[in-house]
Amino acid sequence: MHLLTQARVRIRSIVAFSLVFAAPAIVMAAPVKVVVPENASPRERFGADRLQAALTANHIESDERIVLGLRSLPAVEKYKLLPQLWPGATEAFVIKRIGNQIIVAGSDPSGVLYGALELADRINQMHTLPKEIEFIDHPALKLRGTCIGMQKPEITYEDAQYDYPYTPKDFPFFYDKAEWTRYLDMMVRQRSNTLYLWNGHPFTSLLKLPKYPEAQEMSDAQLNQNIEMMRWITAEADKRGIWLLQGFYNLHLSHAYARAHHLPYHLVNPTPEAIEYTRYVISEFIRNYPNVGLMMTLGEALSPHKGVELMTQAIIPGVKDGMKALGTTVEPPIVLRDHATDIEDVLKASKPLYGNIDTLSKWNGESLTWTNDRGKVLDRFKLLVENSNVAVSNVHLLSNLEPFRWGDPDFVRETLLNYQRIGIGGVHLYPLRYWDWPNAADKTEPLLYQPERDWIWFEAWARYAWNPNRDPQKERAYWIQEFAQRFGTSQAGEKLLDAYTLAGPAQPRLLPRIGITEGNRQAFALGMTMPELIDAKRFGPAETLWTANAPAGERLYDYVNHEFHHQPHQGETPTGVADTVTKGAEQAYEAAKAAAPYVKRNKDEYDRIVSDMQCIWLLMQFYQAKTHAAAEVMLFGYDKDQQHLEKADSLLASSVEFFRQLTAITDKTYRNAAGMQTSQRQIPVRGGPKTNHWRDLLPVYEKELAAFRSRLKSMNDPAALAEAQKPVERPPQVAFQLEPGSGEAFTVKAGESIFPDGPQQIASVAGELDGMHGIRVSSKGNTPVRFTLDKPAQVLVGFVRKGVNKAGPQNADAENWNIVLTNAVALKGAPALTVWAAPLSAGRNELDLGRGSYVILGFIPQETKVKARINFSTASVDGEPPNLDWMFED
Ligand code: ADA
Repeated sequence: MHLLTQARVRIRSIVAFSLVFAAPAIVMAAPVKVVVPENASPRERFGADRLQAALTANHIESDERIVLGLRSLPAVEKYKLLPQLWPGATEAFVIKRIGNQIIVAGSDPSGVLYGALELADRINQMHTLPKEIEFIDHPALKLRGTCIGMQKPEITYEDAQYDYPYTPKDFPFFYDKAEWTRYLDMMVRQRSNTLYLWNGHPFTSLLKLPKYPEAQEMSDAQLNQNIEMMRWITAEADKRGIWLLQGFYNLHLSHAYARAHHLPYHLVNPTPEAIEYTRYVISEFIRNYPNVGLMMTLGEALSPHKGVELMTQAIIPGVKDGMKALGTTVEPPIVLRDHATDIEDVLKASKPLYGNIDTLSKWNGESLTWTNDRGKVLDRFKLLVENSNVAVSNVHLLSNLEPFRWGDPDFVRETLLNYQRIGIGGVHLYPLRYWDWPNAADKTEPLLYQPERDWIWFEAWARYAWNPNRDPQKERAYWIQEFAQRFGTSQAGEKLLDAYTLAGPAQPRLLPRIGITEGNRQAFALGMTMPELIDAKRFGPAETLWTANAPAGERLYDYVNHEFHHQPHQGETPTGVADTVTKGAEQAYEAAKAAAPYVKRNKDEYDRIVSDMQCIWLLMQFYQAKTHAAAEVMLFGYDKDQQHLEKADSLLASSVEFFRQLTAITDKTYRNAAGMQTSQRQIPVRGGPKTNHWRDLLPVYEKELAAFRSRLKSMNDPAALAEAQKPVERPPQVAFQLEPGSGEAFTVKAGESIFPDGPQQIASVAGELDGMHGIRVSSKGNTPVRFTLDKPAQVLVGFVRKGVNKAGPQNADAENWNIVLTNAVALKGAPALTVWAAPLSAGRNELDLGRGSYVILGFIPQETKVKARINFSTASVDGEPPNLDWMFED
């Protein structure tokens, strides 16, 4: 049996125990000794340091000893009273007092670290060593961690999405050792064990690549600095039990390499040379960073069905080449995302080749939505749980929460309980503001550091990833205490926790009922226009994961349809949810304000919380008024009762007023709303730095109200109405000769079908089009229409997309098309068609509009101006309301 070496020195230091030398233990009144094995890993030593710091800070002096070590070490095994850990335990530990010794034994070095931290926490709370202790613990989830985007709010590098070379100019935090220490300390405090860095093609920022000198994208000096930093970060992370992973997208290339080889920066299909290059960079990565993991997004650029090829021909062979160079047969874990790739095929093809694959999938799309019953997402996770080592849930972008504070521990706990139930083994957490790391959006000098500002976000996920099976009542007390530490008193803590939890459901519940998408295409904090609310399907995919997974309920079009037909509503309604979340947000604001007398510390941050709660309430009031206004306008579409418009008028006016107040506050408190500033953002308006503040949107909403009011005025003005209802004349036509192949000439009039082979019949036609010569095309075909025009013309086309009003062209030259008439052709049982026009030249034309879900309604001379107007006469056939955007547009 091995004995511990004795320690007689009266200094507060960590003592190593040797497994070789044996000597009697001599006990002396002295500072408490922390004893670690001589060959302890940096991780165990780090734990011992933390323990020692706790003893020192609490001035604990006694002749007791704390012994740290692996449970399996003979020196630990000798403590017969120490409970065993179970076979296969990982990151687990046992702490037990035996006489005047406290033994902290881990299943592995992480277990020792976590045991030491647990004991240190207890010492810090009790200011003494526990008199009695026997405690065993281990994490519920195997992989628990966060990510950092090595990505910027704007696309800055040669127009290439996700590609950003690592440089001090773009990523100052990457080179800041003090900041890393602060961040990694937070992670270890929260017992997180994985940190992912996201980037498009990080390899030329971190590797020398001798085989491809033409791929080098930065100076040698910069590359050396990056390599040194990466090694330092990895070692610092490792000490704290954290595994660093580097993410990359496919198939992205070094831009320098791509230019030299005449390839695009991003490939849809892998070429043999790009496969070879990728295999090489992966192998170099494994060789140079044996302790850094790889996380890959096979898709977006790469076509989904090419994932198999890339994985089996480049990535797995690359990892194996790297292993060979290292002389190891131990397969390092690789983390495979299911995003934009045929994941089932990839897993099937990869599993026989490589045994150590973890998977990562989005739990929440790109916004937080309020459900823990995850429909299709659940099916996806079941597949991943079954087919990979660890299936990790990615809490991805939080586009609907930005930029306000968010932290509802109950919701997070329930989510983690679901992970446990499903068998999800990991969580990979995005920060609330991903694209602008590490800065918060608050307009402060200096900028706020996200891990501090959003402490509850990080802490709640990590706490429940460690253990979600905690008593809700005790948890409440825990979080009150956490707030109390920051703001001075538990009364303040209680009120602030109430504020956060009451505000929690606001954006997550409302978005699925009225929003366009859970994607980062929408910045929910900036509001929505009336057409977006009324006709949401036109602005986004008809169904995304979140619509499939949101609690059962209605969207506005279902809601209004049921109202009009006096049918019962089904599940949640948009107006009902808007009302509920507005009430909750009001209570949150009240709770936050009520904390004021009890706040003794951090006054500035407290004021910012109150302001955020007010902003969320104003935003909810904006949406509440506007959702009700949209419902009224849509009801008018059905019954033509102008009283709806009058109600809508005052609701719309108050929504603008709420937005004005929101603008007045955020003008002083926020730099902007969304972290992402690219044109990828489309809702409520196209993204960019100039459309990213409430002050940029206020004029949009004011204009919308003014347009609505002027429409209302003309609808109530008999002269204007008479003018609008005057019969309109058909413009001159341009003759055409249709070539055989696809399409059939027809006369546009009531009773005709818009497809030669489909049922869709015209109910009525606006005067401009009545009697025009058009071409109808098979709804199943996909062949271009070929015809000859006598002279330059505009072709008039109506597009049919199921359930979508005002559907427009979806092909590449969409910008050549303009709307000339809304509700121009009423169809039986389908929304009325909107007419779009595009210029065509004289002579032979080939019009390729994809699959035949369109109809050509005629050709008019190029110079003829059709006055864009809304056509009333075709409205509301078979209960389908007309398109109503015109009421809000100039
Ligand atoms: C979407 C999103 C991107 C990124 C991506 C991904 O395309 O717009 O910002 O998050 O998904 O990798 O999941």
